[in-house]
Amino acid sequence: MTASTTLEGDGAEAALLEGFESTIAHNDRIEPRDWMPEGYRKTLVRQIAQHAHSEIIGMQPEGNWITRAPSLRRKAILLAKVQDEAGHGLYLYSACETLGTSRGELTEKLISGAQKYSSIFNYPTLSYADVGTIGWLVDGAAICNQVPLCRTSFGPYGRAMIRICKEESFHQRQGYELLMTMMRGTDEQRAMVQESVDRFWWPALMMFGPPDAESPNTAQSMAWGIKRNTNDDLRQRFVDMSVPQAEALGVTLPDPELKWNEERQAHDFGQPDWDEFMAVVRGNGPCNAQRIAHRRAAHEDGAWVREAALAFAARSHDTTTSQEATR
Ligand code: BYC
Repeated sequence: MTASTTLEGDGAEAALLEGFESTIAHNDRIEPRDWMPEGYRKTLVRQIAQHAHSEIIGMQPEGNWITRAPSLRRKAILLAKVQDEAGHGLYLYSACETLGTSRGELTEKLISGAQKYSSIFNYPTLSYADVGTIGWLVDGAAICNQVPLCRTSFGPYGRAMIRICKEESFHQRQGYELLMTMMRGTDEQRAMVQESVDRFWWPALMMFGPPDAESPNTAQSMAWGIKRNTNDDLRQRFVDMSVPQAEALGVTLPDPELKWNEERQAHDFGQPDWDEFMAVVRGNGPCNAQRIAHRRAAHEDGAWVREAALAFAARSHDTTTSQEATR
């Protein structure tokens, strides 16, 4: 390569980067056909894949209660919700495919432990009240985190998030309605709700990720318009939103430091146990091994479906090609 072609190459790359940066600065969308820096692509694949895996693994804790739902109505609602989560995973895997990474590759990375999924799904669901608490707090946290992602800079991710958020708000309301019904029930049912909220409150706060000062990715992701808010900002928003909902429900949030701060016009609150968070993220939470073993078994059990679908597609392709040839 001569010096002049390198300079031309450098000039072309600089022009592409300038175009990309101008799109980001104007809050326009980057689409899959557009040039993008390799770091931007990698960050998106990391975040979208982790998000997709969370939806798919997130089917397990609630799926655990489908066969033991207390009524036909509750069973139909729970089935629909878990099915929605499979759909969310698929929208997100598709968004990732537009970045050049196949769903097969992503699944392999999930089951080999090379990619993460949300810490929250490594906690067990011990009672039916957990179905309500997951809807209220876990989907509530997800909505806080995901509504701003509808404005993320990468087109396919933002469009997937719009559909997902609509369904998540139904999920949250079904959880809150279930808890409300239990709170109007017996003392035993009220105690079940409180016990469930006590277990899920802190893990729900951890969903927003480490504190900003310890978040290695936030600054760059915000500069690229992938994230629109910091982890701590969204956590604060979630606490402020949840306090009046807890009051209306009649449950106590298990944080002695939680109180309204008039000056900040926001709640002060305690910190989750960040050592526990790191342990869960590293694979040592209460259900990590079980979740991955279940996902791996489901993937292996489904091998024949993938083979049959590929064989069918190949045969259809052959038939179409031979019909075209005889035309
Ligand atoms: N769990 O620099 P940071 C759902 C990792 S699904 C595990 O702040 P980032 C739902 C992080 O990946 C909920 N890992 O990272 C489904 C990074 O590690 P790597 C999922 C976590 O990406 C079914 C490291 O810690 N939602 O809603 O800037 C039923 C440092 O963190 C967690 C999404 O995925 C965690 N909680 O910010 C019901 C939303 N937090 O990758 C509900 C999209 C952090 O460098 N994702 N880590 O090895 C995001 O908004 C961002 O990725 C996060 C983290 C805010 C989660």
